[in-house]
Amino acid sequence: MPKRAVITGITGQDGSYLAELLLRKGYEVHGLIRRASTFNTSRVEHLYVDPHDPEAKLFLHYGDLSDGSRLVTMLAGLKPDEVYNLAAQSHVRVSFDEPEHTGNTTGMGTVRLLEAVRLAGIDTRFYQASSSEMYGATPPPQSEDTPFYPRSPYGAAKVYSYWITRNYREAYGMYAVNGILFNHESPRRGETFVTRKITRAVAAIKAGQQQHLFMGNLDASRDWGYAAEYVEGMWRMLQADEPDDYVLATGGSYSVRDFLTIAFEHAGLNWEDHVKFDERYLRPTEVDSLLGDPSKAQEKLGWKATVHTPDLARIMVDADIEMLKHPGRNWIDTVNLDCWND
Ligand code: NDP
Ligand code: GDR
Repeated sequence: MPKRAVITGITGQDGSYLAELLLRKGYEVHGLIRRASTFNTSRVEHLYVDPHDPEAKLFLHYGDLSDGSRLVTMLAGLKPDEVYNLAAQSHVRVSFDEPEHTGNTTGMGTVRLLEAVRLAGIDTRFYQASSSEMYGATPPPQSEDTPFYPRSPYGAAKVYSYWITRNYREAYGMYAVNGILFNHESPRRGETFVTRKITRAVAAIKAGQQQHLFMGNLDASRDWGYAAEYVEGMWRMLQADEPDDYVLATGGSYSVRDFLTIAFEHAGLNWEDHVKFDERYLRPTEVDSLLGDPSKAQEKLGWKATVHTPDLARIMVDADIEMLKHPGRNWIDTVNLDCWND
């Protein structure tokens, strides 16, 4: 029997890479999708096969992290071996506009899913998508032992999810882990996160379709890695003998200004000719500096980032330039990750 996994957030950046990875490993993959008036499954379309086809290994189910009884019926029916909780209102700036919704999805959604596992009475391994945003104002470097000091409704909701995941592990003996992931990006990154916003703008400016790019705080530093290899780390966390929490990061940190410089230079442009300040992109409280210490994941899981921020910026610029030439395509990945093949 193939292993069966459930992914919440399968339509997002990480969900699509994780679905690809698990299908490659022979899993049957079930994704939770929200009903929308138009399809929002473009990131997994290339993986989808008609469910009537005996070869089909990817199945999508309607549901929402705000609907606890639906999570119970879905999990009780599927009895998965592994559950990956990637769904969230994941935009930090937006969480200041929608704090209650963010708390409901990004925080309470996790306990609804953990309760669904418990109430369904199934033996499943649970992955929680925790975040470096939980460290917030705590200075770098940040590791599994660093105290949390969240700086946004999003960060606070993720801290709740972190602790409720640990609590279910300790209270009920559940195999439940937190992957504390630092920023990870890709050509599939949502268009309003800073890296993708920059690389799309570089492509459009290079093509003569855009002149200016409006940005907020350029001084913040982040540890940006490549999403496709972070999902390998998620999977490895659920294969370990004992449940535990792990940081995934590159161990390097760059400012938004550094990212701008690298991305624009790669296309033969000077960012200072194009970037303008717009205060609407500032946050009431900012996370100034993130730099992860991934040594535990390297030692215990054999996981190590191979793509570092400067290469990532260039990969994303190249992909966005390609995508402008092929308007029908949603994303184009150009990285060879053979190093992760078993
Ligand atoms: P995305 O924003 O790309 O994807 C979020 C996913 O969550 C989408 O599939 C979205 O569905 C789904 N979703 C949102 N609200 C609900 C809901 N109420 N019920 C069900 N599904 C919902 O995020 P990423 O892929 O970048 O990140 C994956 C997870 O990892 C998130 O939890 C994020 O907070 C966390 N994380 C991300 C990091 C990063 O750098 N990318 C770093 C650390 C943690 P829809 O398509 O319908 O909107
Ligand atoms: P972040 O990512 O908040 O770290 O959360 P984001 O790319 O939104 O911001 C990174 C930094 O860039 C600064 N910035 C801008 N950000 C955006 N989005 N748009 C701008 O115009 C802009 N100008 C400057 C921000 O102020 C910030 O300092 C991401 C999300 O994926 C979370 O879900 C995840 O948990 C964390 O990464 C780790």
